[in-house]
Amino acid sequence: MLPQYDANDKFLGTVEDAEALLALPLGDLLDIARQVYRKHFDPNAVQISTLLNIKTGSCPENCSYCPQSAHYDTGLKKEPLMSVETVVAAAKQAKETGASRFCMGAAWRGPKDAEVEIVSQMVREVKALGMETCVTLGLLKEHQAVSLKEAGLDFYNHNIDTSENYYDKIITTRTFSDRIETLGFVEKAGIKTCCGGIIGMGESNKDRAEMLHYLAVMENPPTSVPINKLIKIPGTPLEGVTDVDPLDFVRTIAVARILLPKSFVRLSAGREQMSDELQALCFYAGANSIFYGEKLLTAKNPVPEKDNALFAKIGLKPMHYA
Ligand code: SAM
Ligand code: DTB
Ligand code: SF4
Repeated sequence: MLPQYDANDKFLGTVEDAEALLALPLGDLLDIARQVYRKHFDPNAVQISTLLNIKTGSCPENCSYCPQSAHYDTGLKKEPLMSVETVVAAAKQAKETGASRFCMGAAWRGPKDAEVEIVSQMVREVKALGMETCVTLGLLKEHQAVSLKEAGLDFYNHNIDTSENYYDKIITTRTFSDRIETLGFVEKAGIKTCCGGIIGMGESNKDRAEMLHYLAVMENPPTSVPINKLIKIPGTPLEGVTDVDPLDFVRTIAVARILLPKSFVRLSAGREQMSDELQALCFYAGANSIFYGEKLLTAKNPVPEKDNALFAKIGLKPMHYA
């Protein structure tokens, strides 16, 4: 039987229902995910975003997974905020390669007002190229979200990363509710939200179910839901964590698709470490968005030629932003 939804296609099940979905035989789970997916999307189309890290390292937060935290020695070269010209040149190149959305990330706990002004200028100029814009700058104040909206920003990425219960095992310099407050400001300003998490940080299936359920029952579920597979970065506290089983990762993608039927589910970090077969299964399970280009923020991502070959092999076509 298909899961129950309200008139707006919002998931009506409980956390326990989500956990039960994760525990289904894989084929049964994929059958359900596939039905839900086909109802809302062309299952052969994939949305393509390109990332650029506009400020690198020295972040005061202690996120246990992150190469950019100042708390850990990961050997990363720190870089100040890029100039507007450099960012716009990179966006032009991403557009030529085939990306329809340009996502700019900064290693901040949150920006200062003067920094929001500079990022706003980047947003205006990237939008003028005819691309969708996304930024991820950490915690925002309400008026900063309004300024970004005025600059024309389409999306704000701000992940909850894991369940509320597991959050303080991963980050202690901010709380889960700090993240939720920023998402509220972004939403109120009229910017679409991009919010997901990381799988493979030692969390349980219950944590995965709780994280996805939290997103699914939000007043306005996120438009995009990035599901990152932890990239284990030497020097971070999570460098030695046990890998998530690849098929459990596929299960999480399928449950994200079922719980968030109208959202773009993005197969995000970790694709460089995945086989074509595993990625194909993730797309089959309902992932319909990726980060494209040889670099994520600081870590490697498949080169475009490799992704193009994969798309051709499995018959996926890029979605274009009109
Ligand atoms: N500082 C901002 C923030 O925390 O929102 C923006 C940049 S932060 C690097 C964006 C997201 O990247 C994090 O929320 C996390 O989900 C993801 N991320 C960071 N390091 C990762 C890793 N090693 N593996 C997988 N995802 C990672
Ligand atoms: C998201 O959920 N994943 C992206 C994006 N949002 C900003 C970032 C992945 C970062 C992977 C590690 C790195 O490149 O430093
Ligand atoms: Fe990394 Fe963002 Fe955490 Fe800073 S706030 S350590 S950039 S994930």
